Amino acid sequence: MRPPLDERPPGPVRMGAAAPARQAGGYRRALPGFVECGDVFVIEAGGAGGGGPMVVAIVDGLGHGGEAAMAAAAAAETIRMHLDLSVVEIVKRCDSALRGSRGAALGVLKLDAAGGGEFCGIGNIEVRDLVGGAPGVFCLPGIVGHNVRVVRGMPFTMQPGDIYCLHSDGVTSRGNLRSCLPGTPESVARRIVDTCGRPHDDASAVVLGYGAGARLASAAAASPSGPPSAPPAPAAPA
Ligand SMILES: [Mn+2]
Repeated sequence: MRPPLDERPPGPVRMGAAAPARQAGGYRRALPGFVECGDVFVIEAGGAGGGGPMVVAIVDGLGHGGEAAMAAAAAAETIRMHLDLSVVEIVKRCDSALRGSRGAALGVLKLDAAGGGEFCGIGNIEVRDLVGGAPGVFCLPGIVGHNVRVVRGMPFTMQPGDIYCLHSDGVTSRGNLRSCLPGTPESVARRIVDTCGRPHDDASAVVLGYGAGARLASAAAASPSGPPSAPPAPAAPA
């Protein structure tokens, strides 16, 4: 039974204090046999106190190897220089910055503390739901730095408990991403790349949760404090 309002202990009203936590983590790996990775992800928590929009992006430099990595790094640097701009403006700045480079596919997402977001992408970056309704956002055609014609921001809303994944085309769009839960955002992203990564491309994924507590357990909570695993069964006699 909840006590009546007037019997609840008085306390200061802290605006925004109850906003669900936003969590994000990523993982990437180079095309097997290569050291340099043409996929780069960016995760920037909003503002000094973390109350501003969180910026999450995946850049896939065209092809693979050193030149792809250079193009992706230039885009990531451009994103970090312009975190305060809209996702559309960030993509436009990247398009200018990548002239003369290999070019890249790029998806940039902003998520505010209330679960409101906007996405802008060019090329083959996907945004998919692990938990919750489909984000309903997608990339427009083109190559950032070469032939971007239409740049458009697409709004979406995350409900508490929702978990999204952004990934490059180095992760198959047919993969069962939900089977990669639960875990920390980083560990789920790694599982997605390890289990759904395509063998002939760089691969990257970012996992983004909004108030997704238990499904995106912290590293401490995920450490082996639960029941110990059963000892291995004795080997059957040969
Ligand atoms: Mn790729």
